[in-house]
Amino acid sequence: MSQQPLEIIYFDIRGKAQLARNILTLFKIPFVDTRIKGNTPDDALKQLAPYKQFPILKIGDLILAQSMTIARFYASQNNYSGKTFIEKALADEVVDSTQDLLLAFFTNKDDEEKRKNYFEVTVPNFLSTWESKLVSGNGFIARGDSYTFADLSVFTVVEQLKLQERLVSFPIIQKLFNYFVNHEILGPYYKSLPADPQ
Ligand SMILES: N[C@@H](CCC(=O)N[C@@H](CS)C(=O)NCC(=O)O)C(=O)O
Repeated sequence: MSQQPLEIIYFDIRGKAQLARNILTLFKIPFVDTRIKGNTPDDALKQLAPYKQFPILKIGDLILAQSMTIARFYASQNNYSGKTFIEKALADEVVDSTQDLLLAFFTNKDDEEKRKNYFEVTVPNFLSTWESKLVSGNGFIARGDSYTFADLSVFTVVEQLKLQERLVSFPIIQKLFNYFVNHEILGPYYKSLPADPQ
C-alpha cells in the first residue's frame, strides 16, 4: 500500500482538507494534492466519494472519507496523536472543536448579525478555551510533552480563519502559531500555498 501514490482529493481551498495536508507535509509523506477544478466534482469523482463529499484519501483502490479520520490516520501512524489514551482523547476533543469553529464560520459568514456574533462571542470563547488548555498542558494542548495534531489543528484553523490578529490576549496560542508558521517544513509550505478566495 505504501508504494502506491497517495492522493488527497478536495476543493481548491484549505477547508476540511488542510489538517491532513499539513500532517502529510510535516512528516514528509509525499502526496498528490488534487484540487477539484471549478470546485465542481464530475460524476466520476462523485462516484469515488462514499458520502459524495470531500475530502477523500485515495491510495490505489483504497478510499477513505471523512477529513478528521484521514488526519487522525496519519497522526496515529506518525505518533502525533498523543501518547496515552488520555492525551489522545484530549487531542481528539480539541481537533473536533477546531472543526466546529471552522464549520460555524461557514454557516454564519453570510449574515451580518451572525458573523458579528461569531467573531465577537464564538471565536473568543474557543480561543479562551484553547489558551486555558495550553496553560494547563505547559504549552501542549493535549498535555503531553510535545505537540500533537491537536496543536497543529489549532494552528491550521487560526491561519485559515485569519485569527492571528486576534491573538493579543492569547499568548500561548500566539506562541504555538509562531512555532508552526516558522517551522522549517511548514513555513515554506505555507508560503507556497495558494490563497483561499475571500
Ligand atoms: N464530515 C465530512 C464533511 C465533508 C463535507 O461537508 N464536505 C463538503 C465540503 S467542505 C462537501 O464535499 N460538500 C459537497 C457536497 O456536500 O455536495 C468531513 O469532515 O469530511
